[in-house]
Amino acid sequence: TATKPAPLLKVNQSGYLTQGQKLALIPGKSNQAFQLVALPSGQTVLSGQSSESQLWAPAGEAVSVADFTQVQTDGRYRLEVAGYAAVELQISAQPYAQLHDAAIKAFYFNRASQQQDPAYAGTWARPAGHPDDNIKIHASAASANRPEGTVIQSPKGWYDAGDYNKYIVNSGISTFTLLDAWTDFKDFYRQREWTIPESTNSMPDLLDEVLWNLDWMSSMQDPADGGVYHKLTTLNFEGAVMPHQAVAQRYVVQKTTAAALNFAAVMAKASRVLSEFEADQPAKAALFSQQAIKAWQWANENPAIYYQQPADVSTGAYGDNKLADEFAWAAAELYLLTGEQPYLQQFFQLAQPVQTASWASVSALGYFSLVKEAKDLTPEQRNLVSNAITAVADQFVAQHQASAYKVAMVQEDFVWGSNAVAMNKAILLYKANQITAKAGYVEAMQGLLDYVLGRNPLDLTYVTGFGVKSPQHIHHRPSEADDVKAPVPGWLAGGAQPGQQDKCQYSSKLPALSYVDDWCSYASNEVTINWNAPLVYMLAAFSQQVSK
Ligand code: G3I
Ligand code: 9MR
Repeated sequence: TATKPAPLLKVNQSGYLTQGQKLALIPGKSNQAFQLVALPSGQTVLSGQSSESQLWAPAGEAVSVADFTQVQTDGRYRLEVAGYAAVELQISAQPYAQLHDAAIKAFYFNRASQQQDPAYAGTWARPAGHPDDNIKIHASAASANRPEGTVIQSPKGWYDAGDYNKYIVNSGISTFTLLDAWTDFKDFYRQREWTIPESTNSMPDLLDEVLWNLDWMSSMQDPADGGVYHKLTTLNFEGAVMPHQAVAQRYVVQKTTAAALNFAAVMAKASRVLSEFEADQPAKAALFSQQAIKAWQWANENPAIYYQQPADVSTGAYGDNKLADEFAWAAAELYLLTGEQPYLQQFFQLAQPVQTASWASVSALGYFSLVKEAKDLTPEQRNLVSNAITAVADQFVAQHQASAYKVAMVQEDFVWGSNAVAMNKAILLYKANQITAKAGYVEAMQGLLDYVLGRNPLDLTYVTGFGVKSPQHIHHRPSEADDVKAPVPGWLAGGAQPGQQDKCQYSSKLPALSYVDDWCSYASNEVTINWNAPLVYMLAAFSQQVSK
């Protein structure tokens, strides 16, 4: 006769930093005695008691917290609580570096227009898909110089997600976040390689990966007027087939203000980064700079052209008709590119309150860039920018501390891609900690990382290929269509959210439990570049020295 399995203890399944905060959760009960036992010796290194249990509303679950922060000796351990299944965990100076490499390698796996050789892709090797050398101008994008049906070339880039289309605004924020990881963690990235075709050249792998997408973005601008197409897409989503089998005609669709501004901001940042690499990428910094300025001019002449899905197109819309945040972000990046004061004045006129970054909400990004890189802000300007970031970070710390789960995730955060909300909140906390170092910022960051790596209601490491339990059936066409049992590794699943728009079979309506590990569940377990990028950033942050 089968007995009911003992309930699980919730831990970060990738491990804990030697000097960091270390929390586990005990479901259901207060004040539980726990032991941390060193392996393989079996010696108890800590006996403690968990806190009072408290309800965590997003999951309707009560938990108590076992804190073993004081254990600061690297090694493997077993956490034991009577009546629960013991769990193993790791304490290490570098628990997330391998995971980091997989999370950035995921971008390589989603490259369009390139064959993926076994030397780089292992068992996930595949033929090239989408040369994108025969892209038609859609009716919505027709112009005098490029009438409907004109053929253009727009190769390379990353597939957005589980689908094979390429969307400027989402690609843009993903690219920006990776460029920002370069800016913030240069020493880490100068040393790190993860076996891509460019690993043997003299550029850091991170920038080689980003260039794959920048070259595509560059081709999405109409050179005649500086306008930028919103997306490159089939008319409808294709089935679950491999890239080389997804051969329906692709189009560029409608120039939009959002695409132009996003493009301007990203190309400006890219130009600054690449100016350090003139020998490796001759003239690219200059090209991207000109393109950024031209896109900005187009946006100012066409300030309210919002994306409108044409009747014959049904793929991702990424529509946004609040663009003050995009204008402010682009103004900040163009100021940093050119040093011209009017851009800075525009940033301060347009700047919106800082919010957790997402493809639709980019207000935080201009603040991040200015606080780190603007050399000549007045003291008042510097204070304004710094305080705008730290004030929001302080709210996240309060959410972290008030929550039973010790994670700064509240009901409103459980939207499509909630795991990336967690990672983008963590980035904001990291930025705040660079302004004013506070233990609370680092603890809240750690709490958010713990959450996506297993200390969550589903006991799931939300990254494919890692942890004791991880997504097996992500909504990712190559993972579904290839002959390999394991999904492509390194992908962060979107995460729990109660919208349940995919109409799959969910077992709960609660926000933090609304997740299904099934191909059908594109609203909870699809993967995208804009969700992986902040994961990459955070794993890099934790893999170099956090704080001070
Ligand atoms: O803007 C409203 C906001 O005002 C409201 O408070 C909130 C409440 O839920 O909803 C907001 O709209 C949401 C919108 O995202 C903006 O965040 C919608 O509910 C939500 O359905 C929408 O989800 C988007 C989804 O596409 C459906 O359009 C996701 O953000 C976006 O990441 C996702 O992107 C897809 C692409 O279209 C296609 N490729 C895959 C990719 C990931 O699934
Ligand atoms: O596969 C599509 C996914 O990439 C999108 O995020 C999602 C929402 O736009 O749509 C998915 O496609 C589904 C379509 O919308 C409805 N029919 C089922 C498709 C998935 O198999």
